[in-house]
Amino acid sequence: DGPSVAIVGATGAVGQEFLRVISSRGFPYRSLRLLASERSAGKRLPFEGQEYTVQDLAAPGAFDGVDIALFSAGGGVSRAHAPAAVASGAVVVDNSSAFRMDPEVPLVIPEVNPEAMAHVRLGKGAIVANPNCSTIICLMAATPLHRHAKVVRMVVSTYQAASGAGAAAMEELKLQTQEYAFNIFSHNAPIVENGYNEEEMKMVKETRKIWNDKDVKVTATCIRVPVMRAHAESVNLQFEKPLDEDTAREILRAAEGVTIIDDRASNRFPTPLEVSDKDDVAVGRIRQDLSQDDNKGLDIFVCGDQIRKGAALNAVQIAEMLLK
Ligand code: 2RA
Repeated sequence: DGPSVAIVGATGAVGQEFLRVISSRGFPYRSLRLLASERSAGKRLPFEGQEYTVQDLAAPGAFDGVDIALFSAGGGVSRAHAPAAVASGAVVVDNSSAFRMDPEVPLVIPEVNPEAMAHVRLGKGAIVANPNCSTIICLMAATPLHRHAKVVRMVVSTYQAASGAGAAAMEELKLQTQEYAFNIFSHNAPIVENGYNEEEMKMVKETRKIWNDKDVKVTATCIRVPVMRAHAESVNLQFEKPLDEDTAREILRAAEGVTIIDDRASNRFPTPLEVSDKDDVAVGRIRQDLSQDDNKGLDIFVCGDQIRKGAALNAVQIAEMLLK
């Protein structure tokens, strides 16, 4: 029972995580098709007691009979092949940036804006976009506070793991640990005309779309650090209404998908290692921003597994919403 699911990019880091998340959550599926580029076609992958042969996603009929297609093979592949999946009636949950800013395409974090996909129905071809990992991790923590006191400005500094640049970058980090180990560098995304890189602009534009607030002021600096899997983000929030840190802690304690690690006495706060392979994002260093008046500012530090909640888990949660 359940939908017929296709995974596009099945051999990549996020593709493999899709399989782990499907298995650990007991996501129901009637059949599973693993698709990838011609290069990986023919590979055999074991999953839940069966062996699957990876099929060429460009082959005719690749999406025939598919209800849900989870795409994570880069923007080019999504642009080239998502329309074929939609035409054959599948709901595409796309992890690339290809369609995120398309006004017709909902950009969804299930805990944040599930209402954005109210019109998406199984059996009717559509695309739902998964936001960028850094945006998801940031907004999981910032949104409960935003709902309470309305964020008017957000300043984000990221410390991003190699996993965000794909399985090859993780291998490279292993091989070149010495080189990376004593250094960090500006995110590898191309710099655009205004001097920001594309990763930073994703944070700005995606936040406005997800919060449905074109006026919220967002700025970001995205940095790659020698960490394997999980991202860390320092987030400074300026609110319209006062919000004291104790109330913020209570709000975050009650928030779905958020764990608080904020032990000042033993200096224990979120770390990328601690959240690796975990579903929740962890929040700590919750404190009033001294530079803002009337308790209208907070600083928080957030860590989240970018392959899990930043990509695969969020996409599978979107797919689960389609089954409800
Ligand atoms: C990164 N945007 O650079 C990627 C992850 N999706 O970390």
